[in-house]
Amino acid sequence: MEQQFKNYFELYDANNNGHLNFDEFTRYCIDVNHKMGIPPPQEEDVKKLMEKYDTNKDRTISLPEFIDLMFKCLEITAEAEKQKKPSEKEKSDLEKRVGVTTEAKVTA
Ligand SMILES: [Ca+2]
Ligand SMILES: [Ca+2]
Repeated sequence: MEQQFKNYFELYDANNNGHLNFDEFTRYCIDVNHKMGIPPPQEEDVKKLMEKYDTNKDRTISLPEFIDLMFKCLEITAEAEKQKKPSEKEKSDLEKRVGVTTEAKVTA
């Protein structure tokens, strides 16, 4: 998994200096948004995201910071998936309950 992130990081580290500067990080954000089918991020959004994950405040995203960001992204995606499932389960539970009610009526 981390090797995969490293390859990803190197892909966006255009000048291969081991850090993503603002331009390189912007490219990454644009590509991610494009993949998820959402509009490209505003410069302001990229800035905020970069500030959040640039934990040592050197104004670049290093590999550990990037990995941290990737894991956070995965968590958010997993969380969104989890939120989807219960709603589907609730729906089937409701259908079951409706079924029970109908049966009860028929019996009575
Ligand atoms: Ca770079
Ligand atoms: Ca940093």
